[in-house]
Amino acid sequence: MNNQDNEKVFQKSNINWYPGHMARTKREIKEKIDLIDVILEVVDARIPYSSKNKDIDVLVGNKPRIIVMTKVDLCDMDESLKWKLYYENNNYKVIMVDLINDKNVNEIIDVCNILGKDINNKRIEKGMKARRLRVLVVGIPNVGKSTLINRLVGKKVTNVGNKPGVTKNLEWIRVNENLELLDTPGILWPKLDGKNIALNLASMTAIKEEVLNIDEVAIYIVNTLFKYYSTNICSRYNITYDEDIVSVLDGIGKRIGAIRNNETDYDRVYNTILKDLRDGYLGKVTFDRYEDR
Ligand SMILES: Nc1nc2c(ncn2[C@@H]2O[C@H](COP(=O)(O)OP(=O)(O)OP(=O)(O)O)[C@@H](O)[C@H]2O)c(=O)[nH]1
Ligand SMILES: [Mg+2]
Repeated sequence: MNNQDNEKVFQKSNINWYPGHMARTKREIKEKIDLIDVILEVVDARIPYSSKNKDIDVLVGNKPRIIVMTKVDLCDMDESLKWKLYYENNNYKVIMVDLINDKNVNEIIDVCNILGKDINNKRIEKGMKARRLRVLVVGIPNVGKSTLINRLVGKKVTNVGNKPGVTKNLEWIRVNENLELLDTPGILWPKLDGKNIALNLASMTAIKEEVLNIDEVAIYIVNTLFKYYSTNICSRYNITYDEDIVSVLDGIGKRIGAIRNNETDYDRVYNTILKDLRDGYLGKVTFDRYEDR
């Protein structure tokens, strides 16, 4: 898919896919960046490349940065580990977490504590007082930034939800005497680039539903699953591979009972595919392929 096609996916009606509040968030992060010691950059382990916001590099400068890969319970570990290695080879510290089952969250606290000690030692050397480490939690919508903060604090302190745009404002949250986090609304970048990035973002619900052409996204999901996870899709919907996409959609419609007036109700088919992927019923998948980068 070329850039033009990529953008077309988001140009349904007149809805702007890069809403004003994202520009505002970026501005507000910029204003606060001098207060920040460490960046937790949150990405979705199923799309570790597509969900990494390139604009963040400019926003955060050269502050210490940790990539947190969330939703590892839903990812294809073999594929996502290739990306972990890739980022590590580019000098990032990378931590993979499963926030539903609370896995590896303590590793983030440990790393922050080490960084915090370092920073405070330097402050004390300069005759300044030690202070709480301030950490910016940043990333695209719906990757789990607020869920991560709730896990780090150990209770619900901020709202979460499986749709983009739940967090609306920047908010400081104190984890303990040594650590304070800044939760931020998800931000995307104004111009889409790279093949399939827009569709990957849409597949993993990083973009509001009304902004996208649901048929294109659902068909992309079906094709990607046939390519890499054929057994998952075939067994979920009791279908076999067919190069004719309409036959495939009809087969899925039949299986899920999406039939109206003897015809397939395609909208229901599309919605079911998106929902099944989101809820993990189509298996553990990673859509960004390291080999295709
Ligand atoms: N399966 C699974 N779901 C997760 C994980 N982390 C977060 N989620 C879910 O992802 C959805 C989005 O989580 P949020 O914490 O609201 O995401 P956010 O990045 O704060 O989103 P915005 O505020 O909209 O930018 C919620 O339904 C979470 O339960 C994870 O590790 N595994
Ligand atoms: Mg949030």
